Amino acid sequence: MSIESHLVENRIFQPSREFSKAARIGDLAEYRKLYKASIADPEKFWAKQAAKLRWQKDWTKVLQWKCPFAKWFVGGKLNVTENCLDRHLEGARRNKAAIIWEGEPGEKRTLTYHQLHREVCKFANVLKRNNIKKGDRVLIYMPLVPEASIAMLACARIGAVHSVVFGGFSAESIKDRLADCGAQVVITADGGYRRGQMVTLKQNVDRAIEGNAAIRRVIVFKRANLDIHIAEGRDVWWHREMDYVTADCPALGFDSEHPLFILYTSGSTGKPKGILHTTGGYLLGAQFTTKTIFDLREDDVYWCTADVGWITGHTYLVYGPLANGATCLMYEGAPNWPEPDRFWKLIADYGVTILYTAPTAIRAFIKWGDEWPAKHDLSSLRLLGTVGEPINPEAWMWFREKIGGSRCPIVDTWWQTETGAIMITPLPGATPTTPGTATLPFFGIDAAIVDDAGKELPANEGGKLVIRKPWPSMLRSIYGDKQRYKDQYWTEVKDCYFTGDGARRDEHGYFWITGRMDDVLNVAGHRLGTAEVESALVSHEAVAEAAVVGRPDEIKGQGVVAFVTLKTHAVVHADLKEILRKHVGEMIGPIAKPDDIRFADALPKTRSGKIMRRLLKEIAGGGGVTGDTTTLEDLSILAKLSKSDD
Ligand code: 7RM
Repeated sequence: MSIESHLVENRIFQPSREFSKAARIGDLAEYRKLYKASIADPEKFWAKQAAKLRWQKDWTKVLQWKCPFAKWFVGGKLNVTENCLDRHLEGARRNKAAIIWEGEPGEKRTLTYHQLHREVCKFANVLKRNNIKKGDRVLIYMPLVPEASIAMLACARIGAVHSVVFGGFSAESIKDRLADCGAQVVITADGGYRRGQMVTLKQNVDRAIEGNAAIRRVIVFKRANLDIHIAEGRDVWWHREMDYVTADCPALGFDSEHPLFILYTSGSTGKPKGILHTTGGYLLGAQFTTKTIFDLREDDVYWCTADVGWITGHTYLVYGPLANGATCLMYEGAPNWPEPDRFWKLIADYGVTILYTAPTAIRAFIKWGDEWPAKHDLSSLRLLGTVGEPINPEAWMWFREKIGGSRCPIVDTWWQTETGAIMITPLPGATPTTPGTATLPFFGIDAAIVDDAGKELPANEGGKLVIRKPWPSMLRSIYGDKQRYKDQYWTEVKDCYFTGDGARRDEHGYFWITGRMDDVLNVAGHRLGTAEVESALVSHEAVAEAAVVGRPDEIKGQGVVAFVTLKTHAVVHADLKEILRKHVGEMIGPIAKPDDIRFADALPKTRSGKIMRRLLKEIAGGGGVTGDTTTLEDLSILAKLSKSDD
């Protein structure tokens, strides 16, 4: 039961006059007028925005919509990297910093647009040299270094389809994703730095592709000077390859609907979904939202703290800011390394003006103490943003006061891997904000709250959050599984995209997101399917059955609790809990490790054999069981489960 969702939050913060005066959208009336027009004729609206991108061939039709399959800017041809790079070389941005990078140990690098263009063209030629062609899938498993962006952009330059796997995921996760997307080439690094430790990326790749003859090439970027195994004939060093190529790589135009990338995300089954995004519509969404929502200006120093392994990194660290010619800060490591003021030190050092981060990070900073931000001059900041989960009002207020000096607007941005770009958000110069609400839909986004029958609900009634019209940066499919795409997103509510989230709209039309309605957890802003963790647990020899649920967690938003029954003849080690946690870490990645594991003789099931997750959630949350238990098969199970032995 969430108490917070019943609290009435009525603090309202108006955009400052100063901010509004300089902003692209300077008041709410203007937003409403533009929004209305964008919804009345979305194609006209999007066509006008898309015309500002650089196209090699004009489209003949803005949208071809055969629900649920969309094609945007049909017949148009463009190159994403021409828009993100080449375009900026013609004028004053040529020698402007595109990426300012700092490694966790403290190294500093800056790449201007000219230099980034050069690196991308060279690496694109490396890809060609290694026989990678348009449409081929390439798996990228990298630390947060400029070469991660360079690898993505190089793929885009030649029409190869990247699939970035977060560096915190395990060998097993790489294996599954490789099998699903059919990549034959992997780009990785020897290692990366995280909280003073080394992440053994290449070693994980080696384990993932052991005995997999389909993988014909692994390109390794030297980051950490780790002693790694180089398989002769398969593995090559990034820096060596770069010696063989020139920086001459023309940006060919690709069809607007040519696949740009696949990014895996958790759903309600054990198998992550390969979310497919394409070229023109995605680029438009990334470019236009970044410019409008962050109110980007030429002299901004923009910092999105996400890793490229997540959609936020794709859209708001790579494609969005670069398409706008922005200067982006990129930081490799942990926020509390070597001390809990690393973020604030970075902001002061580089004069960061826009900071986009996650509520879970903010809650951790609150815990570490106000003295850490207080040590640094944060006056360069002019705008703050959050993403990934609902932000609790306390965290919002702390962010506003302690980081934004009560001066910076906050944009609480709601969106998903599937939506490609921000969907519900304040506009910083126009929208009055209230802690805890993502406020209003972005231009062209027809968001609504509906009941099970698909009927729009009146104000303040909770229901399903849906999008009623297609939008350019929407996912096009689940890679290789159109049926699952249809079933997952377009069957729940007729002719609507179902987000999987629950929400309500208040009397001002503001959206309050309450969280997932499916079996997806949000742990530290990262999506995690309960079924994924369950299948990881069951893959251990001692485990018979597992049920995984979330429980509220002060820092992470949600924590993972696993209820496990063991096989009768299982050898029970004293530290079995730790062994199972480690096993889940190996199967998925450290973020999926259960915070608590409870062993039981049986799990509560309905008479038809379904695990009663609602009961488990109540038990995991520490409260008593309050709901209906009439379909429960064996009531005594409940009493046993409620007792935690630690
Ligand atoms: C960008 C991203 C998507 C899920 C989504 C929500 C939750 C994201 C907010 C939020 C409340 C927000 N993509 N979510 N942003 N909930 N307020 N501002 O996070 O695919 O990894 O996750 O995250 O449940 O469905 S994601």
